[in-house]
Amino acid sequence: MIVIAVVIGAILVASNIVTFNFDKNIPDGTDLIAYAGRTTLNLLNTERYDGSVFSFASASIFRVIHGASKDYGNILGTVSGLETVSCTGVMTAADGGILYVVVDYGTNTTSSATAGQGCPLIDYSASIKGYVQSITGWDGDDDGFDEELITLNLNSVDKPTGYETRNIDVPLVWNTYDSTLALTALTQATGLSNSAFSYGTSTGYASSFEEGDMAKIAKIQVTLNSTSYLYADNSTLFLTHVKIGQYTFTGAQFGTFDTSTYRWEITFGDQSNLQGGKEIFYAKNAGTLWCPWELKTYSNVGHASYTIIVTLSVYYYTPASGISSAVTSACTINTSA
Ligand SMILES: [Ca+2]
Repeated sequence: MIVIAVVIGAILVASNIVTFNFDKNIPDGTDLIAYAGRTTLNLLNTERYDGSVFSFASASIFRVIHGASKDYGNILGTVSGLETVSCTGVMTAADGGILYVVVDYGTNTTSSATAGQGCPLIDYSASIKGYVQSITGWDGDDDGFDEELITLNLNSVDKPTGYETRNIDVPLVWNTYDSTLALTALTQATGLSNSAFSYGTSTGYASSFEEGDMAKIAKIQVTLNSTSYLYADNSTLFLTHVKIGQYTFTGAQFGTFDTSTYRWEITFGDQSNLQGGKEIFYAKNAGTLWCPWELKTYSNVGHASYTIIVTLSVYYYTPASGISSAVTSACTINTSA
């Protein structure tokens, strides 16, 4: 019976006796709930480390843009304030209940009197909640380095009526950015065999950093001295891994040894976007050994006495302008040990 009904239905449709009219203009609810009206947006800024109020040196780091057009110049209103950063403007239905907050680190280089500390970095995981829908990179001012783009969805807020102004509070969490990352001298890799493949491990620690601060690693290089690179090239010396804090990056992740620069290299992000960086954070009471480093190799260079110098270089993102110069520390693989 069902089969017969389906067959008859197909015949009716095919012969245009019965037609289906799918109205693409049926409201899907979006138009009905879109938030609009006169709005004061308050960004409540706190510090990740201790939950204290974060005060910016200048509100110019922030730019609030209408959802109707993600254009750097399409601002909601003048941004002011240092601890609670605010602006007021009128959102229209065209905004669809969306505001973009652009964080342009390049407009503000410091928020603290402490040497080495620069503009704070937003904490993605702690800040994406409530009205914050997402935080992504966006080069709003076309200078080749991404700003942070915070997308706010305000459609759960009651629309203001008449001359009413709706106050909307958005908590954001920040990390204190530290530009003083350094490495202690790596230990020499000793105890290696000079006639068989064996592992060599060198260790060190991140130093100079202040408790509660963070940085984002952009790339790591492991470079051999020029008289030793052939051992990597002829497969008698391999990079096993580099460890930094909670991360382990394997030799395979570093990829092929580059015989022109004598190095292995691993990059995080596209070198123009802070979000790709590997975060290291000096947590409260973590102690001075909070971030250990380890460089491990596997080698058999076939010499009774030979010293290979390995230099570990670390680059991190500087929020305002791109990539730092290298922080380096060298160690040796000594086959006579
Ligand atoms: Ca930019």
